[in-house]
Amino acid sequence: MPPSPATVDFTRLARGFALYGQCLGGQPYGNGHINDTYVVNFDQAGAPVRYIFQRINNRVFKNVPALMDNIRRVTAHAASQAAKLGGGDVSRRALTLIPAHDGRPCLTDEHGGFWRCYLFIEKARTYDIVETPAHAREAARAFGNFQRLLTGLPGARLHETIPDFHNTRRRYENLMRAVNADPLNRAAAVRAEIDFARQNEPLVDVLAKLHASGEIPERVTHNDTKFNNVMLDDDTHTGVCVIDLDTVMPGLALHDFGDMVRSATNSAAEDEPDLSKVSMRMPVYEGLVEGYLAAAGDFLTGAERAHLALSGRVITFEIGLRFLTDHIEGDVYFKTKRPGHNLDRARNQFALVRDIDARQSEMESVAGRLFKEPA
Ligand code: ADP
Ligand code: GN1
Ligand code: MG
Repeated sequence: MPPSPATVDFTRLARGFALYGQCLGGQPYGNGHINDTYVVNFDQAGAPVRYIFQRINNRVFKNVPALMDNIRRVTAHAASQAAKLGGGDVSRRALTLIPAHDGRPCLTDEHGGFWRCYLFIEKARTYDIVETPAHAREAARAFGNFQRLLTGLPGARLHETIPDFHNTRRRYENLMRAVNADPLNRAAAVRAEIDFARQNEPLVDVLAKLHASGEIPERVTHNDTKFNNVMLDDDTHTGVCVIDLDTVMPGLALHDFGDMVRSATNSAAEDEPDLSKVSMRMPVYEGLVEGYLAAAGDFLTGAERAHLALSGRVITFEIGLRFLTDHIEGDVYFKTKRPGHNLDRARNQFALVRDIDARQSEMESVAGRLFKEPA
């Protein structure tokens, strides 16, 4: 559980960052499952200004300096590319880290917690559920452009902030290990979900095999392309900025596209317990393919384009495995707001896998229809 704002001394934290003005306090913000995020208000010479303060989850991210090194490099590159493209407003189109006074990209508090500060991106917002196919198209375009941006990232290979993050085989093994250990005797009540996981085991190797056979390349990818990790402009609804950069590291383009399918096409919230409300929305899927190919179509390989639909099925299954594992292990990873929250999420994701499964061939035809060879 994140601490209540009363226990976070925002004024003291604010003094550690290279910020000016008077700190007026902060509030919990957003719906992320991992970090503790706050919006913090300032009075800067009479002008109200907001910042995002985030306590980085160092149970999940074991090496925070390495993580922040990645983020420093990626945000600097994104800003320099945005500046080259022109059009002003670079600070809205790339996350801007406010360093600590000593120049470090984050600071530590008296409890050993790690905090970072970003400029608040104004006149834009994230959504938990896609409202229109145009939303999906613009989000996918933004994530595709982000992948393109990362193809030119200078310097050494990025740190792997969570090893095996999209190793679906490993995620499956983790579930089976949790089922065997069953620390809270929860497994018996979720036999149907465990059986579903077992029946779908063949899915866990498909992306890794495509990579191992050389058909799809390693790239630098975002790895957490959930719809609420991109900010859309309030007026135009076009993508302003890709956020939540903690997992930017080597990966497969299909991990990113698969997570877009998982998080965007669902007609219900990720934790909706009424499974009759869960379905894969084809017009939203078409929007994703259209936006993603518009941004990334010319650098993706034919094999990547051919497996877009499959990636949605694999990554939805993978995240379902992770939610079910966390339920069985006692809700130790994802933030939860109610008992059984992770189980609701797992059931929801598996319901989405079933629907994607039923509509796989229809989904497969979309990319062929929408892809235009670059002139
Ligand atoms: P988590 O890793 O926990 O998901 P995020 O980095 O995604 O945390 O942040 C949580 C939420 O906070 C986002 O979904 C978004 O709504 C909001 N947010 C994060 N960074 C910014 C920012 N720079 N400006 C405005 N809102 C932000
Ligand atoms: C987490 O941080 P957030 O809420 O954007 C998770 C993703 C999952 C997602 C499921 C670092 O994303 O991998 O797909 O929840 N991030 C991490 O909603 O584990
Ligand atoms: Mg997030």
